[in-house]
Amino acid sequence: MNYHIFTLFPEMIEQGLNTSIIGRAIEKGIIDLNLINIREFSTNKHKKVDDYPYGGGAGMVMQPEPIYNAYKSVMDTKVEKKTRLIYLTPQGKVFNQKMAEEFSKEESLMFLCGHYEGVDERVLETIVTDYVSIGDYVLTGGELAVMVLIDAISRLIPGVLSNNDSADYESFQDGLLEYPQYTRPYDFMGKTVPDVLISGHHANITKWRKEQSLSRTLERRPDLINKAHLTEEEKKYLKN
Ligand code: 6GU
Repeated sequence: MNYHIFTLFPEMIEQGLNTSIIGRAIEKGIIDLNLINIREFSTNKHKKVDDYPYGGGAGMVMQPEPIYNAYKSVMDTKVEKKTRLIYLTPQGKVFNQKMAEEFSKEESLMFLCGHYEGVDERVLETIVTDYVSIGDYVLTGGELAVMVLIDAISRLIPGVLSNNDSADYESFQDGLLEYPQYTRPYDFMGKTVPDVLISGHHANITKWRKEQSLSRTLERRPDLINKAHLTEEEKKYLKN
């Protein structure tokens, strides 16, 4: 997967993504990060990238030309015509696991991070294919949001997680929250590990975990229950 990210703060994303699991995937060559500093595409002698809003009002607006020039340079040299360009904005569709799965199937993706009060609408109309938000709150820029998307998308790409199974079983893949996990010590501050987990009875362990997932989802995220793909047995469990 090739990620191309247009931003005024490439070092923020570089730092954030070159660690841990995503950092290792970059080292292994499974994913590639191409950070494009929009400022380098300003044709202004002071490398200006923003200006006052027409019509007045607070804040600055990112100008269209540096963004378009940056986009054009990547389009001309690095990507296929059909590559999607995702603009991170609180006005976008709220990101979820299904969107992560869909994006993870692409060969390459481009992301545009806005800053200040926004981006000139005309360049957005010209280059953006997808408007994506990470939730109903306002961030100062798209950089944290793009890191969230790249993390969620990348862990679905084969070879990124060391244990290839682990992506499938975790929260949201089946629409439910994950069951609780325990490791040593057996006794922590007087709290011991549930008996079933040390029983060695695998069928019982699987059943217990499923029940924990269901009751936990019901308690913490009741909104997810209706959307989850439940088996008849799971529906029966919920009735009790
Ligand atoms: Cl994607 N960008 C910004 N600036 N704020 C946000 C967001 C994105 N998603 C939620 N809030």
